[in-house]
Amino acid sequence: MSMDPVRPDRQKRMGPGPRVAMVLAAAGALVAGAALTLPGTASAGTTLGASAAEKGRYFGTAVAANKLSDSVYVGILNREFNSVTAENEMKWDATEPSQNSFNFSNADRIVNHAQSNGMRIRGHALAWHQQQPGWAQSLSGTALRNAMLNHITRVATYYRGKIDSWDVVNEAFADGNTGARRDSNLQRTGNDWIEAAFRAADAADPGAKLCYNDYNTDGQNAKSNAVYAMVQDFKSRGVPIDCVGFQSHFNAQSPVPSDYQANLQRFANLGVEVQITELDIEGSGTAQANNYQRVVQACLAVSRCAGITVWGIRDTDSWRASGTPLLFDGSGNKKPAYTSTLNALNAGGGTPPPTTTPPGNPPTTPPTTPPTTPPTTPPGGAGCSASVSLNSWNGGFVATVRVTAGSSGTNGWTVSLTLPGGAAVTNTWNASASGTTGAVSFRNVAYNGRLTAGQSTEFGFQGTGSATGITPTCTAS
Ligand code: 9MR
Repeated sequence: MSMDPVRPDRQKRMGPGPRVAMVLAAAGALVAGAALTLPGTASAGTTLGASAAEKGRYFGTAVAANKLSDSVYVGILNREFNSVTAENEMKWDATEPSQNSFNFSNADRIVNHAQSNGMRIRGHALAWHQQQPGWAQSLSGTALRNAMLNHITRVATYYRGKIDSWDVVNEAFADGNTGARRDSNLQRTGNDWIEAAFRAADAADPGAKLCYNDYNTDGQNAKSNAVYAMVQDFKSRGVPIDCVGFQSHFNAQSPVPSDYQANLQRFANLGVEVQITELDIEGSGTAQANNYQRVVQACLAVSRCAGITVWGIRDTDSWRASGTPLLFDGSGNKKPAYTSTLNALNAGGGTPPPTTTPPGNPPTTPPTTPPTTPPTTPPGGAGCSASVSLNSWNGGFVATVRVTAGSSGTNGWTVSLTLPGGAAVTNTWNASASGTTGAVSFRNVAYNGRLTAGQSTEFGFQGTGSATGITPTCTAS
């Protein structure tokens, strides 16, 4: 397989991540009289987090805010884990229960707990077809696209600087052999919804790693091939993506695939980090322990595998508790799977992740140049008009522009406007933008240039600053 050239990694913040944790773990090991070890060599960490940190990785868990008052739960959380994912509290229905009205109280409880205990935070999830609030479920088209972008912008802005990695888009591909996108209200807003989501997240929190997260993509199959093609396309076009999350929910029907490590590696070879984001493996005893060991070994063998998150602490905390898929039993006792996981982390032997950031970060915004072939349009056309509606908040806006053809219809159109000082376009859909500040223009894309007399189409753009007072003018061709 020949490798396409890939863009280098985008520079991201170093949170309370592996290197900080490694120092703490090493200090703890010295106090305990244990030998100080280097990544990639055998070691004897005594907790999941410390042992993972010695290998330059994190070990995390999904956390439910309403369990933070359970002392057994919190005791294990604080002792064993150095990363958390909000199990439900950062989802759209939880954070924006009514449109443009945000509630971060439960998510904040998890964030505050993580921060005061030096844990990193995985944000989950900005755009997903499930757990949408009712008002979003009833939207479609441009209204839904704008609502999604506004949601992403507001949530990622609120947590800017605190999130190590965001699951920007979750579960957007269909199961089975089609390799197609999953049909959903978000997908029906246009195939570019995923890249629009990533661009919005990047504009809101440029320091967070931006992940695509899915299940049944853990081995090579039609679904993971489709995700692979998308990531490859994003990397080649400069769409901001930093990581791919492999949920890794396993059971008898969906066992750990034999090519699990190879699949992680092929994604890593595209120039993205890989993360195991929701690990749970149904079963018990030695069989379950062996499966956990395999997953840990696979991550340690892939240098760009940044860490592992299990989807809950005790079996009784699991979304599928009857399958006893986690590392602690209902009383909080360590299971054989815990021991095999810890031993696999300590045995290590894999490749440590790179400790330096490669030079030369690509631009975080997509190129705004229009297609290289000039549009061929016949002369004439009796004009067009444009009107704008703004959805603004403190520090940002989404503009929806309606283009209406005059009496001759259009073969193409360009909308020009001047942004006030301090405002900048960060993201555009259904049009191709030229310029980001001051005088900017938006040209039709292939599918919406031709309008019959009186017909309308809409495009949109998102920006930082204020766009109050902008007046679009339309030129037809
Ligand atoms: O564990 C979560 C459970 O509490 C929720 O009821 C469920 C609702 O969809 O979501 C569970 O978490 C899911 C995660 O957000 C995305 N991947 C699949 C997880 C298990 O369903």
